[in-house]
Amino acid sequence: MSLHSKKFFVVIVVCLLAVNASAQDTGDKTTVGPLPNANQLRWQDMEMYAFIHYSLNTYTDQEWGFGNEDPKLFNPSQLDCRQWARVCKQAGMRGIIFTAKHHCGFCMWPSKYTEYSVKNSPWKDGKGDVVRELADACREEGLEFAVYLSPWDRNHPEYGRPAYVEYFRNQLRELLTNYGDIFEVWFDGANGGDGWYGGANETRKIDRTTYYEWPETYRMIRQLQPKCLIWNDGSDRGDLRWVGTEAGNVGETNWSLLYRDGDVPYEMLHYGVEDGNVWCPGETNTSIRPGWFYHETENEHVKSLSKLMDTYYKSVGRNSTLLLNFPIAPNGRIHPTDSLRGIAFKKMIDEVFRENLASPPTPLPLERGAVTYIVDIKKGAAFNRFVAEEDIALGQRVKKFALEALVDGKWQPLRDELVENGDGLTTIGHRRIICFPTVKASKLRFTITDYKAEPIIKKIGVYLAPELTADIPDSGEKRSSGLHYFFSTPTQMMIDWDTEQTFTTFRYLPPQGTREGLVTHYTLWGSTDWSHWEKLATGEFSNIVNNPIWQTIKFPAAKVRILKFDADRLAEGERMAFDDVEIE
Ligand code: FUL
Repeated sequence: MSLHSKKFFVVIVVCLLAVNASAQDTGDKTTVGPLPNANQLRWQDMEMYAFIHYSLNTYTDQEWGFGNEDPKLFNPSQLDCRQWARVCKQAGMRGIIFTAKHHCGFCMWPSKYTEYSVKNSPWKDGKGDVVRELADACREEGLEFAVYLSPWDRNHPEYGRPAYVEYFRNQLRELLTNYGDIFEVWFDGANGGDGWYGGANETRKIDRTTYYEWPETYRMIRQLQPKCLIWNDGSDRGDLRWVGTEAGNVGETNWSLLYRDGDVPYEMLHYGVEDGNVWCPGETNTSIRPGWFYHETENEHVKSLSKLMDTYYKSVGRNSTLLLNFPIAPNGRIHPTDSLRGIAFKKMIDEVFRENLASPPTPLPLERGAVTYIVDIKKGAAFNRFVAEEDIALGQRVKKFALEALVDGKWQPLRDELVENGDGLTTIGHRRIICFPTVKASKLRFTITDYKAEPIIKKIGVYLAPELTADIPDSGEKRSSGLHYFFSTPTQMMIDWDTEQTFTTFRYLPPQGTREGLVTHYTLWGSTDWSHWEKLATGEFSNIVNNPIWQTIKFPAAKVRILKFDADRLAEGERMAFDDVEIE
C-alpha cells in the first residue's frame, strides 16, 4: 500500500466511524426533536397555494374596512370563482385560502349569525354565497380549499366582550361544517383597535392570549375537521407559523421547530428554533401586488417574474410553503395581468427544474447516513441551482453543509447568492434550493458538515436556470387605441376584452429608431376562454427592419375575447417592443 493509499484508507475508516456513531442517533427524539404529524407532512408537500383577498374593501379601495361599509356596495358584474380556480391551478397553486371574513366583519357567505353579509347585498338578489361557489370551483379543479376568518371584527357590536367569542366560534362552525374539507384555517394576527362596533365608534383592546379562548376553539376544529391545519399568529401554538414578514421570504436557516410556550418574537418566526419542542413549520405569505386587496393604481405594480422567482427560492427553497395572494378586481375576476404573471411564474419554475443534470440522476432513496455525496454532472453541463431534500418524516436533521464544484481539477466552494452574509449553507428540511452563478464543472461535492442526527437525504438535484435577462415587460394601456394589453412572457402579448368581439385585422407599429424588440415573425391566436386557442395567422413582417412602418395582419373573421400575439422572432434583444397596436 502506498503512502497515498494508506492516507485514503485512514480517511475512509474515520468517515465510516463518524457515520456509524451518528447512525445510532436515528430516531432518537431527544437529538432530532419533534417530528411532523401526517397533516403537516401533507401540507408541506402542497408547496404553493393561493390566498384570495376579496371583500367590501375591493369596492372602497381600502386594505382594512372600518366595519360600517354598506353591503350594497357588493354587486360584482362577473363574479366567477371558476376563473379564480382555473388561474390558480395554472399558476401551480395546489389550493386556495379565501377571506371568508376580513377585519371589516362582512361575511362572504350568508351566515345565519349576522346581517352583515352577502345576503344583504344586491349580488344575486342576496341569494349568493361566494364561499360555496369557490369551494365548488376548487373541487372541480382538483384544488384544496381553506378559509381565512378574521378574529378581529370591526363591525360586531360585541367585539371585545365574551358574546363575540361565541359568535366567532359559531361562524367558524358554519364554515367547517357546510363547505366540505377545509385544509387550513387562518386566524389573522391583527387584533383589536378602533372600529365601528355596531355604531359605538370606539377603540377596543383585547388580550390576544386569553380573549379568544383558543384551546376551546382548537378542540372544535379538531373535532369537525381532523385534517385541518391551524395557522395562528402568536398566542396558542397552531400547526403552522407566520414567518414574521409579508415580503415573501423566510430565513435561509429555517427550522420547522418552535417552543411550545411563550412569545414568538420576529427572530423565532423568521428562523424557527433549532432546539424547539414543537413542530411548527413556517408558511411564507405575500401578495402578487403591493396590497392584499385590489387597487386599480397597482395594476402596473404586479410582481415581476424575477421577483416571483426570488420569492419562490426564498420560501419553497427554504423549507417553507408559499401562500401567494391574488386579489379579486371589482368585476369579480382575477385581473389578467395577475393571472398571466402567475401562469408565467409556474412555467418558469417548470423550466428551471426541467432536467436534473446529476448523471445519472441520484438514485432514490439515497444512502442512509452518508455525509458526503459526489455528484457527476452530465458531460459539459453548466448549472446554477442545487436542490437537497431531507426525509422530514424523520425530522429536520442537517445543521450545516458545504457545496463545491470540480472545475479544472480543483474543488471550488459555492455559496448561496441570495444571502448577504456567510455562505448561507445551513438547514435543509423539506427542500433547500441554493442559487449560485452559473458554473461548468464535471462534479459537485455536497458534504453535510454538522447535523443533529444521522442525515437522511431523500433527493439531490442539479439544474440550470435560464438567465432572466428579459423580464416581462410592463402591461398597460395604449393611449391611441385605449386597448389594455399584458405580457405573459417577454415575447407574448395578450389583449383581453371582457366580452367576445369579432375581428378581422391586427396592426402592429414597431418601435421607431431601434431594432431592439422589433418583431419580425409572429403568430396570432384567439380564444374565448383562456384554454382553447385558435391560430388566426402566422407569418413574417417583410422588410420591417429597414422600413419600420405599421404592419397589417388580415385573418378570416373571428369571434374572440382574448388575442395572443406571439413574437416568434425578434430583430434584436429578448423582449418584444412596440409603439402601438390596433385591432379591427
Ligand atoms: C394581515 C392583515 O391585516 C392583512 O389585511 C392581510 O389579510 C394579511 C394576509 O394579513 O395581517
